[in-house]
Amino acid sequence: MNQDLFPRGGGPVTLSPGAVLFPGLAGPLAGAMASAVAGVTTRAPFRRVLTPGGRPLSVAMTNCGPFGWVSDGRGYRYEPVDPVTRRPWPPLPPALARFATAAAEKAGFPGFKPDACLVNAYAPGAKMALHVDRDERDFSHPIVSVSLGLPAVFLWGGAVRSDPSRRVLLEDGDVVVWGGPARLYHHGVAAVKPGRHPRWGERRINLTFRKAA
Ligand code: MD3
Ligand code: FE
Repeated sequence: MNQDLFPRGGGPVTLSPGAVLFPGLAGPLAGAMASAVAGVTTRAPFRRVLTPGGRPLSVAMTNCGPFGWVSDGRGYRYEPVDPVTRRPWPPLPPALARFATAAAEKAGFPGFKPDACLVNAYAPGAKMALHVDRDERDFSHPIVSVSLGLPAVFLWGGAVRSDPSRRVLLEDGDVVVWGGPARLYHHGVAAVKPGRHPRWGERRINLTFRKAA
């Protein structure tokens, strides 16, 4: 989908003001990303968190860095301690933090220093409903996302939930920086189709680097 609008390996594509896609930018870091995810999930395993209403999300999650995003019957928030292991989240690998800082700078957001990295795992069929990321303290900081493994159709809405969504294919190694007006736009992920990626197997992984506190 959108092969004409988003040629693979091309230069940056502005999806909307403040939202810049860098096709394949994380490709050279694939090995480092895989080691990082393996190290993090050894210490903080993927888990399916419950919405405040008590329903499990189809996406499995974990975190690294000083803060991690959690959800339970008390709501959505960032916490310094993993509620499953009752230990601090694993450290954010410095090479990954530097990569996120460099990507943000390329998109026009210098000085981005993430203190949280949410790691999402999508098995085939998993999806994420349209939502806005508003649990961070200061929305002037961008979010940097890295997609790995199976492709997914990303749904890119607008400032208002009823705004029409565009569909953007996100593939292994794609990086998107979401800042400025795009930071508070609605977005989601359509159900991941079955498939197998040579490095990641039957799943899609998405890392989002954030400034939570
Ligand atoms: C636009 N993750 O973790 S990444 C999320 O593929 C989330 O796992 C999706 O939405 C995923 O919150 C989408 C792209 C993304 C991430 C955060 C954003 C786009 C965003 C925050 C603000 C605006
Ligand atoms: Fe989000």
